[in-house]
Amino acid sequence: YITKESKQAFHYVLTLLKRLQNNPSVKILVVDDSSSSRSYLTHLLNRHNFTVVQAKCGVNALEVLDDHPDVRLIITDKEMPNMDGIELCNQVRAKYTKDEIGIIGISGADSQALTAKFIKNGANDFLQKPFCLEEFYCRVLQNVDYLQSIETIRRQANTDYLTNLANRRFYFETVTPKMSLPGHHSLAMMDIDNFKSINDNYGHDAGDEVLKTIAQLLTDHFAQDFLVSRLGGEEFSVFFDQYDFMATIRSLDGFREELADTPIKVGGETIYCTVSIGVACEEDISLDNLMNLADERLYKAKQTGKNKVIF
Ligand code: GH3
Ligand code: MG
Ligand code: MG
Ligand code: MG
Ligand code: MG
Repeated sequence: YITKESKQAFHYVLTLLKRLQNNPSVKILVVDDSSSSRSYLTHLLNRHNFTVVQAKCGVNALEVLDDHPDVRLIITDKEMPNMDGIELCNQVRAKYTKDEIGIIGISGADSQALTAKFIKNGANDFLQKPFCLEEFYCRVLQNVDYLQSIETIRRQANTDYLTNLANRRFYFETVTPKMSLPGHHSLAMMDIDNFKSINDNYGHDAGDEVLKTIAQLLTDHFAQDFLVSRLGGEEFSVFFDQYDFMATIRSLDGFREELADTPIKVGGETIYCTVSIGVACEEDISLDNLMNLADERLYKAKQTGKNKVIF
């Protein structure tokens, strides 16, 4: 017997499911000391294509989480031996924010205070047993939908729309903490040579295509290195993890040569492009100063004929 309310709830579930269809492999961790409860929840989740991993207590859940860092949602019981659901919330929140991993607390205990306790200890949501299926799916899907929305927004905030590379914001947020680590820090600043003339000769859309192609070449060539970013219009940077400076220079010069030899086909035209690169490698230096140093060398590369690496 389906009530009008549950029909509406089910419609809501279907709408959320549709939105999530592109990403059906969301991984959910089910934590319960009762194996029949674990099996039942797993069955419900598998029916909607969620991937499920299980744990039988809080301690076990933390181990499973270490092995499966791609878990996006935890559904946990309250009463369990070793570590209960409340303490599990605390432990998970010490490592992951509510945006990174969602937690739904479940308990059969007929205590309203438990809802608040779960939430206060870091759960995103709560389900009281016995629950109806609609409510279960609503809560799960709503939480997954929320997490995916945050992920999308975060990706959009951190990447450059045209090239898909890390943007300036992500570059500063990610590289700044690296600077306080001991050892040498290597940074390359690059600027495409005579890019204005590509726009002038072939049009702005062709210029965009060239930027996309170069971004892909950069991504492929520096795949093993820490971070490739688009810092501005036709300006890119590579931040290196490895401190073998000569290997870094060889890699950069290899890229410079590779780009110069790569025909870029845009709308029936073949365009050749070069890049000038300034590199800095220093110990105990601020990011600002490291960037200025690399920039000065980039400027020098421009002044002395372009299509070269200066370090
Ligand atoms: P140089 O060798 O000295 O670097 O010369 P340049 O022409 O590359 O440098 P300039 O700074 O004079 O021109 C950069 C041009 O890049 C101007 C700007 O219109 C273009 N540009 C910046 N961002 C974009 C973009 O997203 N798409 C396109 N198509 N062009 C862009
Ligand atoms: Mg229990
Ligand atoms: Mg420029
Ligand atoms: Mg330029
Ligand atoms: Mg210029």
